[in-house]
Amino acid sequence: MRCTEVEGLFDEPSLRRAYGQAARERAQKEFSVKVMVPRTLSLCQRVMAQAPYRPLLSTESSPGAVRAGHCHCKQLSPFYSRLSQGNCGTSRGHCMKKALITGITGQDGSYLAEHLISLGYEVHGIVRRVALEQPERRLSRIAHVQNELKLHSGSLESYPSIFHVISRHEFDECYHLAAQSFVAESFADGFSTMSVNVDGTHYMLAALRELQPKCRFYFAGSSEMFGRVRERPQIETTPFHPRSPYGISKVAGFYLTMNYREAYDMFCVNGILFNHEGPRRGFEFVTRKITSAVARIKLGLQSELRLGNLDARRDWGHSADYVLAMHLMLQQDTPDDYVVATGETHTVREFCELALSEVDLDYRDHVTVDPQFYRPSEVDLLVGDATKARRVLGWEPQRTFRQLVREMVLSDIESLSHMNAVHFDMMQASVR
Ligand code: NAP
Ligand code: G4F
Repeated sequence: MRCTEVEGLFDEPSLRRAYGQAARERAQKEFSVKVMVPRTLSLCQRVMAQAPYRPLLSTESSPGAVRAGHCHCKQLSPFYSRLSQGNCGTSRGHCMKKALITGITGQDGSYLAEHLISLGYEVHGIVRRVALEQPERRLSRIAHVQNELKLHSGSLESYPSIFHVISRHEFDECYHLAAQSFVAESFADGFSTMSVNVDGTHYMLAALRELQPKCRFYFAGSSEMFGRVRERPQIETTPFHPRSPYGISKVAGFYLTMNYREAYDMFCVNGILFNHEGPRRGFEFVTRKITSAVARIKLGLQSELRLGNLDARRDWGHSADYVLAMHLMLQQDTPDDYVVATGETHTVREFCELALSEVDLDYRDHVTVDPQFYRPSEVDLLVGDATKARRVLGWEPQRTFRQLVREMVLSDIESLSHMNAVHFDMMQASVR
């Protein structure tokens, strides 16, 4: 039995990488990570606890040192025999966990896929057939990891297509992220939003119940469910008052998920995630609309940015931080629902001000209010309190609002400088 030993002073990313690398090398039945500094012990334990292998931690080797032994299928490591559970924690009795992600081509799906791969998961995704036919355009967010993914054609509008995928592979975890996620579009076409978001969620739950009731299920709930907020900040028990067909569809998905948990004893959780962004955000959402326009303004390709309600307040975090919370929710002993938020709220105006100041410009010289971007009913203020996620999951956001805005602006300037401007225009065109 081979054993990899990694020694050194680890920060969280290096520890994650070391763990993921060892986990990917299937031939290894066991590896250990030695942490030289006592301070990092709890960090190490936290990372291990998130990993797809059920870890065995022992502090007996030296103060501040951790040895982590892992079983692989039925082969016992020297450490494994000390495990009281007697199995490695997957539903199938072997170590490599399998996850299914719907919406893997979207912003969150792409970050989550990367994260699960880094933890050693076998990652599967459901994508629409048209995406497989146009990979350059529709798989761009996952192009860099595509070789490590198993993609299956399917649509949330078709129960048979979902049933087909779930009947052919056994999954430990399912992250249901696919949705018509643009609130403004849900006013334009509420029927298809409801159909994809409500029926699609129901199809996923029904197929899992039928075929794999032990598979853990994550539903992408949203702060839009709070809508006209009844309290500030919003927590897990804040009443819902959705203000759009999208918000209503997410409330329905939330209760479907809760009902499958209660009625069929399935491990189903709702993440109530507040707005989260990043360089992979769709161009139709206000943050990316702003940062992509800032890039064009900076490069002299545009001078005006037309927006709707500048006074709306949002609690904006980073998608790469938020997908970690999704994963943590499925590693708990019992299923539950969690708010994921930064606890800070900013107006759209503040976002504009900061984004344009990154390129030494004044937003008042470039931003124009255009009533066509107002919504029939607005969510005026969102700010979440993620105390429960911090306490139970040990999750907290790593990036600040300022870092988020800067990263998005710099990324758009970088892309536009290198990319064919016509291509960038095409991608951005729908929102100008
Ligand atoms: P996104 O970038 O818009 O991604 C949506 C994904 O859903 C895409 O992969 C899309 O596939 C897929 N999809 C849409 N309709 C589908 C259908 N009929 N069949 C199969 N796949 C379909 O959204 P996101 O920002 O990553 O958000 C992920 C989830 O979290 C969504 O459910 C969203 O509502 C929810 N959420 C997001 C936020 C946020 O701030 N980002 C906050 C709370 C909740 P295509 O690429 O083929 O279109
Ligand atoms: O960026 P947005 O379109 O995001 P919104 O509506 O908050 O929804 C996002 O976050 C939800 C979580 O709360 C997710 F569930 C959902 O899937 C999505 O990811 O708009 C943010 C705010 C709104 O108040 C909107 O009225 O920006 C305001 N806004 C002002 N001008 C604009 C514009 N929004 C867009 N998209 N485009 C504008 O020109």
